[in-house]
Amino acid sequence: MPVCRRKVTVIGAGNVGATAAQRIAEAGVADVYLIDVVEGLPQGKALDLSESAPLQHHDQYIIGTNDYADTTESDIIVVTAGLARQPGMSRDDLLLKNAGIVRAVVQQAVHYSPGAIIIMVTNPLDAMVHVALEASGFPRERVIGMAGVLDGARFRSFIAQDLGVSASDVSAFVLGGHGDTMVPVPRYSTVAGIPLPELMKPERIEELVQRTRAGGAEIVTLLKTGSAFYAPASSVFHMVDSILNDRKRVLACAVLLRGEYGLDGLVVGVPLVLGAAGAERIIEVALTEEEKTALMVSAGSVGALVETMHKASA
Ligand code: TXD
Repeated sequence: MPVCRRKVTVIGAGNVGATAAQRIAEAGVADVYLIDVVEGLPQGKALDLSESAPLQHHDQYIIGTNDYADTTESDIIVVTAGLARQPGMSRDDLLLKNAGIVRAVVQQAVHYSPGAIIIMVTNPLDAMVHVALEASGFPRERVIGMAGVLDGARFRSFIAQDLGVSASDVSAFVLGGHGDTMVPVPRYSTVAGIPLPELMKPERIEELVQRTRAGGAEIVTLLKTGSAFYAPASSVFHMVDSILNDRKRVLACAVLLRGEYGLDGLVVGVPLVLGAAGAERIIEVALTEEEKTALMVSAGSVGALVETMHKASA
């Protein structure tokens, strides 16, 4: 496998962070620096991952550290640091604690990597993108949240299982905040180009939409301690790969809107072109009145969290 010496820093060596590091290194996309507040944890996981390199046939470096100086000149900073949901907790319950953590880690990381692109993962996702924008001072193109890729993958997997078709042939369109109000859009979701409503009854589509909205909670309830991490880590990997290889994939990501979709100054998930410059172009599509209303409700819930954070810090 070819080796690539680009540098991705993953902050938070927990479930999502370590699994994302594994996927990035094993695909030969970049060297990975894992950093955590807990001493020994990133070093131990990085060493363990490095020891699997001969078996996985890659030559990427995976380095664990507690010192941000080691992350100097990273191309991408993935932020997973923070608390994860426990059963009965909503993503929003994590708001103020994670805002403090995200602000601190982003400030430290961007000091050493002022040209990096930030991929935000910590929940509540959209609000944490606001925090990362403020803490970094980066333009909106370089602060992007991972949520739509995951929510879309969940929707795709449910559609594929239900229809008994390959998940690779299913493409799904999910807009809005990463919460219970997210807006999967069946009209723009297809199986090999065939719109979903041609293949599935409306009631069944609605059931899969609801399952997608509650997809994170379904896993939290099963795991009991902690939340999903395999599919989230794969989602991070796809974003990293699209940026570092300038693939210009069209992926749903959380980004600060400035008038697009009728929203201004709020971070919401929308389809965009993800390439070497980050969020290179937002793709706007026509929505029905019902879809627009659902998007506004979802954006409203992000707005409420941002207001709570601003009040708390005032
Ligand atoms: O779609 C999405 N965006 C998400 C988001 C999908 C899955 C998980 N999502 C959120 O990501 C989840 O709700 C959490 O807020 C984060 C990380 O989830 P993960 O499952 O990886 O949590 P862990 O295993 O508890 O790991 C968090 C790590 C842990 O090792 C802590 O020690 C570390 O974060 N941590 C810190 N690292 C550095 N600096 C500071 N201050 C710090 N505080 C905690």
